[in-house]
Amino acid sequence: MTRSGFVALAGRPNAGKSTFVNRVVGEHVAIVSDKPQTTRRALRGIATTADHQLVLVDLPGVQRPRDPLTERMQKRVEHELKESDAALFLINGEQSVGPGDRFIARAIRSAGVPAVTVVNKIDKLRKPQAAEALQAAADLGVEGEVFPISARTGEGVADLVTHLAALLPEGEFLYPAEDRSDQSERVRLAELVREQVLLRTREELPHAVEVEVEDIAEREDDGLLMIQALVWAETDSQKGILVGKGGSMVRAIGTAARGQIEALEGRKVHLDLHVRVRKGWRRDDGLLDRLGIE
Ligand SMILES: Nc1nc2c(ncn2[C@@H]2O[C@H](COP(=O)(O)OP(=O)(O)OP(=O)(O)O)[C@@H](O)[C@H]2O)c(=O)[nH]1
Ligand SMILES: [Mg+2]
Repeated sequence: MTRSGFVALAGRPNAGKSTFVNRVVGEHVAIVSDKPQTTRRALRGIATTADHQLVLVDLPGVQRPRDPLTERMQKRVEHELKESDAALFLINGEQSVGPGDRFIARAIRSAGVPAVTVVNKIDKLRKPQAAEALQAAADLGVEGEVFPISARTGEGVADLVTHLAALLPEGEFLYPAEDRSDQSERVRLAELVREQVLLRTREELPHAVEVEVEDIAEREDDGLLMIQALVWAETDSQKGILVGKGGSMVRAIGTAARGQIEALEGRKVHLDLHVRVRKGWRRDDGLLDRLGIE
């Protein structure tokens, strides 16, 4: 009999949730950056073996909401925790446990699903620090075991996956065995562009940028994949930074994103990026719906 089900990932921004999903799925399905709130849309990363299908629900980092965008993100976290078969609480071992972690611990307890607590980034910790972080994690009082891992190096991940798989209910696979994520192609490509923006920007800009893929089409004569995408900023000065001197910034973003997209698609791609100002997009409910941030 096979096992299959959903494990929701909760943790503060930057804890390494998306890195963990990519590690377990074995593919770059979720974008990663050192900026908080990299993940905006819940996405499912799917890892299938002969005897189980583990569906990891990658979620936005839990943070106090400050606008309709972040309110939606937090509601989604609470909803997904309740709907899942188990919760995985990821803690950044490099930081001390704080009020944010205690808030998440309460949310997991009230969701009433089996839980596992994970201290991530142990590749950065010496033995005594790791022992301290594990104790602090255990003291948060979430039921279930505590695992030390490094999502970056893979240390401890195999044992954790075995443990998570055992928590899943018996049943048929929920997705075709070859699927790696539930994202649409349009969203996945837009996210790869946004990832390159995040890598090159600082301060408020990472939060102000959204990317929308407008069109994906195959050119008839040579099969080249033609992608049209918009990079939104909220102000003219942000737009100026994103365009860069003589267009240098948007060119660098485009070249790097094209490389990522070509690797994913396994073929040549033409990526057309335009930077636009779209004031207040984070407060526009209709737009957030259309962007799949719900
Ligand atoms: N050293 C080290 N760095 C890690 C590890 N896991 C993640 N990181 C880094 O931590 C940063 C945040 O990783 P993400 O996976 O984007 O974190 P997240 O929890 O998904 O963050 P949000 O989407 O913002 O909530 C990135 O710079 C990662 O490379 C790890 O095990 N060790
Ligand atoms: Mg993330």
